Amino acid sequence: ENDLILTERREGYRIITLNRPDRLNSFNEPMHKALMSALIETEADSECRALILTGAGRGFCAGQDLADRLTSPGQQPPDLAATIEQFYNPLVRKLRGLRIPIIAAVNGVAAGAGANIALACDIVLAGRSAKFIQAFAKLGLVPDSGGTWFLPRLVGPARARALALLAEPVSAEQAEAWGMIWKTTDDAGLMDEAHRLASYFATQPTIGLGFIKQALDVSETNDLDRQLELERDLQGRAGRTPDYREGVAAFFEKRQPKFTGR
Ligand code: T3D
Repeated sequence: ENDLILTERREGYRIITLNRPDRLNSFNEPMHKALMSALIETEADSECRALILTGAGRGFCAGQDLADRLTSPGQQPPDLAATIEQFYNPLVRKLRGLRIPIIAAVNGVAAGAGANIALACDIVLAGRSAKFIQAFAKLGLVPDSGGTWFLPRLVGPARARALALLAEPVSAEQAEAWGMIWKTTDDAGLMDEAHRLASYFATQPTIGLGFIKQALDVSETNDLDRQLELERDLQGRAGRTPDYREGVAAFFEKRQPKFTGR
């Protein structure tokens, strides 16, 4: 099981593809480990200035592989707290902590943890036939991978509650209309749009973009005073980057800036 995750390098960005298409790219332990390695490698690559996360075949990700969770009566139940602690939580933290923009290209159904991993990304694009399903309630489980945190912030408390309790599918268009995702594209145009965004980001001031992510993340819990202080500190650091100097110079020279990501 070597190619559970495919990584492709392009000029200035990477594409990571979940690759268990016959199981709708649901997570087993080897795929978790391969994805974490791919993310660690991406983080260490200073040439990599954006990331696309997508799925092979007709689905994006169906969450946990339930074949690994089937038990007979009398058997010890699986320790889900342990797998969340070992795999899902580190994955969400790693995605949120990456300092480059992450584009989720949701090519088909995103269910359970698969839906919430997509929502953890910075920009979520979805093909028109994609669906988002908080499948957990149908199994007796709780939305995980940050679902109970992301959902109310993205769609508001009323919709978050109904989505989590009913586990009904949300179409890509509905998700866009609700502000749960950035944009719906035609299925055939999804990857083109993802590549267009990633190659754009690969030419942009990467350090500044990382600071924007950081500021928006903590604004969820900071009060205004703390947030103003953080903006001050981040702006201080942004103002010392070569890319900022280049941005201002290009403005006055009426030309396109040449950002290096530094
Ligand atoms: O366990 C822990 O560590 C805790 C963490 C939990 C995180 C979670 O994600 S829990 C939620 C797990 N996911 C689900 O409950 C979703 C289950 N899947 C579905 O409800 C449906 O498959 C979909 C709505 C996603 C898609 O439906 P559809 O009709 O397009 O496809 P399908 O026919 O159901 O699926 C295609 C195949 O993939 C099928 O196999 P088969 O019949 O062709 O041999 C199906 O069994 C398999 N598959 C889909 N999802 C999973 C899966 N196999 C294992 N695990 C899955 N999650």
